[in-house]
Amino acid sequence: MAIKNKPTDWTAAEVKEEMLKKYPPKVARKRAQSILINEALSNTTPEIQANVRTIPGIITMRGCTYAGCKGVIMGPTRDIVNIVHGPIGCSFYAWLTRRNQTDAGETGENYMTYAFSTDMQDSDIIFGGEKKLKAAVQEAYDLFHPKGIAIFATCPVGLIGDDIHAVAREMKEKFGDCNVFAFSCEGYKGVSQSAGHHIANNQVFKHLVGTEENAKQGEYKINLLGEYNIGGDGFEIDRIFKLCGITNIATFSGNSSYNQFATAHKADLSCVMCHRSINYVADMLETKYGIPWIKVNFIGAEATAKSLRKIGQYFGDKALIDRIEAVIAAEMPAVSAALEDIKPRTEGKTAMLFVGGSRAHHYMELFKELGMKTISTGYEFGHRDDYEGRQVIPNLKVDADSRNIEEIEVEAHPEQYAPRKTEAEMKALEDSGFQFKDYEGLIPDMEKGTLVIDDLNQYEAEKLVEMIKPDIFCAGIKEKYSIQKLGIPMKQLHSYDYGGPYAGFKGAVNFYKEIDRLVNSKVWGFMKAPWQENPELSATYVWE
Ligand code: CFM
Repeated sequence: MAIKNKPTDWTAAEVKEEMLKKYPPKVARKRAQSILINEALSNTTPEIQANVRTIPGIITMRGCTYAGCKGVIMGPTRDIVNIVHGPIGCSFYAWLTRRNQTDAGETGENYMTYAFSTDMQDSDIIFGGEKKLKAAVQEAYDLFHPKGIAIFATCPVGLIGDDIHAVAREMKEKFGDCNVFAFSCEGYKGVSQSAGHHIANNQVFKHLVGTEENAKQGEYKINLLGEYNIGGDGFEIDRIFKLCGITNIATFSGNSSYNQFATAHKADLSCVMCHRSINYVADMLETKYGIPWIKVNFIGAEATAKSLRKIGQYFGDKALIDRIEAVIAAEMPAVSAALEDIKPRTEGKTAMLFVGGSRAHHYMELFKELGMKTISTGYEFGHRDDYEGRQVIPNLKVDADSRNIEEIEVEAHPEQYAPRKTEAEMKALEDSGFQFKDYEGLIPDMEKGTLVIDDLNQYEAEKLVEMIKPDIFCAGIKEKYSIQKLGIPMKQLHSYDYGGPYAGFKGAVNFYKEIDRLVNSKVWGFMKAPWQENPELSATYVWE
C-alpha cells in the first residue's frame, strides 16, 4: 500500500533547532543566522545572513566562481570560442554541461559543444603555462577564425600567476580581426558562483558591449538581461516578444551571439530577469548609454502578462499596449484550461525550493498558480538583496571576499550616451506607480512561519524532508537522488530534468503538467528500502 506523506506537527522553530542539533556549537551559531523563520512583519523585512563562506566540512550545494563565469554567463555564447586555461578536470566545464539551448543562427557558427582546454600538466604548473595558452589561442584562431576568443582561468592559474590578460592583449593585437579577452575567474575567487557572474559580466561589458553599431532594427527595442535559455525558456519568451512586436536586441546571455552583446547599447529598455546574476550590468548600461531598466519575470503566466504590460507602459504607445493585450488574451485561455483541469489535484499541496539565486523566488509564482504553498525556500548563493529586496544594497557589508571582485567604474559615453526618456517622462511614469531599478526579495512573498534558508546543505536538506515531508522538493542534480530516496518527488529547477520550457505562457502549461504528474504519482510512496522495513537482520554462525 502506498504510504502518503502526512504533514507533521513540527513547528518552524523546532525544525530549525533539530537541524542545528548535530553541529558543533560554533557551527550551529553561524548556521543559525542563515536559517530564518519568516515573521512576515508588516513594515520590516527580517535580516538573513547570505553570501558568506560555506563552513569547511559542510557539503554545500554551491558551485565555484569559475562555474559561474565560464558555465553560467559565458556558457550560452555560441560564436565565441571559450578556452579554459587549466587542468583537464575543470575543463569538463569547457564542454556544454548546462541545458542552455541555442539555435546556431544563419551563419551556423556554434562552438558550444566543443571543449577547448589547455590541458595543463605538472610541468606547466611548475614552469608556467602562458606559452601553452598562446599556442591554444593560435590554434583556435587558425581552425575557426571566430569573432571572439575568451580565456578562463582555473584555480592553479591564479596560484602560479600566469598573466592571461597579457596573453589576450598580445593575441588580439596579433590577429587584428578577432577580439581576445580573458577572465580571472579562478574557482576560489569568491564564496560561490555569484562572484563568477560578476567577473564575467564586467569583462563582457568592457570588451564587447558598444563595439558595433549595426543592430537589429525594430520599434520597441529591449535587452533581456539574466535569461539563459535553459530548456528553451528564452525561445518561448522570444516567441511572445515577436507576437507583441517587441524587438529583443540582446539576451544576456541565452541564445546570444557576439553581435548581440556588441550592439546592446542600441536598446531603449533593459528588462532584468535574473537580477542575481546581472543587476549591475543594467546599472552600467544606464550610466554609460542612458538605457533605463526594469525588473521582469517570465516565470508564471500571470507574471508574464504583468511583465509584458510593464514593457508596454514604459514605451507608452497605444499600438504596442493594444497588441500586448491581444497577445495575452490569445494565450491565456490555454493556461486557464490547463489550470482548470490540474489545479483541483495540486491545490493545497506543499513545495520546498532551493535553487541558485533567483529561481527559488520566481518559481513560487508557478506554484501559487497551482494553488500550492511554498513552505521552505532559499538560495544557494543569493545575496541579502535577493532575500530582502534591493533597498538593502547600500547597507550590505563589504568583506574581504566581496572586495576580491572588481567593481568597474562606468561613466556616460561621450558619443553613445543618450537618455531614452526625459526626466519629466521618467518622473511621470514613477508617479503613476511604475518602478524602475527595483526588485523585491523573496522573504516578503513568504507566509509567516515558513522557513527561509541560505546555502542549504545536504544534511539539512534531508533533515527538512524527513521532518516536514513536502509534496515536492525542487533543487538540482546533487540533491535529486538523496531526496528521492526519502520518498519525495524531486524536480530539478536548474536543468528542468530534460523538460521545459517553463517560462512564458506555454512554459507555464508545461510546468503545471509536470508538477501534477510528480505530486500525484503513487510511486514515491513505495520508496522503502528493505532495511527500512526490516531494520535488523538476524543470522547465525555456521558452527552454531
Ligand atoms: Fe540566475 Fe540562472 Fe539562477 Fe544563476 Fe545558476 Fe541556472 Fe540557477 Mo542553476 S543565472 S541565479 S547561477 S537564474 S545555473 S539559469 S538554474 S543556479 S537559480
